[in-house]
Amino acid sequence: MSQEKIFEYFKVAVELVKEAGKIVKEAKNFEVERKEEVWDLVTVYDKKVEDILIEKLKEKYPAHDFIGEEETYDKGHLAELTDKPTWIIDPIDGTANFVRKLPMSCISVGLTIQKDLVLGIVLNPFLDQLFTAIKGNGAYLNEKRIFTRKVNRIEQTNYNYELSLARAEKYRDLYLYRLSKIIAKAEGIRSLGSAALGLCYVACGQTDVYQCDGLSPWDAAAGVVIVREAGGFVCDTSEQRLGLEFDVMKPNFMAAPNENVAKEYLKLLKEADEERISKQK
Ligand code: 2AM
Ligand code: CA
Repeated sequence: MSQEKIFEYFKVAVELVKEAGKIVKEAKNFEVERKEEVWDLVTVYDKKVEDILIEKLKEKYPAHDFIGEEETYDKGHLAELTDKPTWIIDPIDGTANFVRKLPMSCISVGLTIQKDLVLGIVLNPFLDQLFTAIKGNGAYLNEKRIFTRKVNRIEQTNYNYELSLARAEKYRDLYLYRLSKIIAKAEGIRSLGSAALGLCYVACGQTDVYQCDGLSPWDAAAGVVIVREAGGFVCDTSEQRLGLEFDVMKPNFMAAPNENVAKEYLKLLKEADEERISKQK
């Protein structure tokens, strides 16, 4: 696939995301539904934005595939990632913030080609922040180049740990053991409620590390390209694949400002996992 083609996809998608951003920004008087889980909120805007993005991209690129949060929920299963260009879309990431008018939610659109993440677009319409990246071409916030923060010691980093995921019993101990190690070393902990923005904040150096286990492709796809293009390092954090290559279809991961910081934190996660497992025996 030529770079020119990828730039064309990018331009088309950015315009659509900006249009969708206006809809989300003007949202008012809407009802909030819960899916099966208490944490899993959805509004008419999640559905509307996803429908618009998929419909318009499909019109232009009928041979492309689409993986969206709401269409996956309606279908009842996650599609398999193929080599075809695949748009991975979260119409609203940080829905729980959105419904409370906490201005930390966004539209997130990523694209894979031959299973490789090639572009990411994340728009927080409430703070007018448009984060973008095309693989090999740097990361941008409102068209200005961004970079992860220059930091080497984990004592000087703050760690955005998406703790709400520990609501699920299968993750609770894993999170809490790891948290007790991290909190003793990091400068500070954050838990902001939007994975896509969490990644963008690492990319522009407003936080240092983002980590979450148990997410879905649409939470991570776009943000991971943006972090990598800002000079950051992303790796798997699941117990079985700790430190290995990030898998967009099973996003258990850490995004760090550089590999050194990631390695230091991976050591802590490993210690925490070993301690937990030894206590369970
Ligand atoms: P959402 O807003 O699109 O639902 C923090 O809550 C982040 O994790 C958000 O990006 C949210 O996405 C996502 N999320 C995914 N699974 C979650 C879960 N089990 N509990 C809470 N948040 C979850
Ligand atoms: Ca969502």
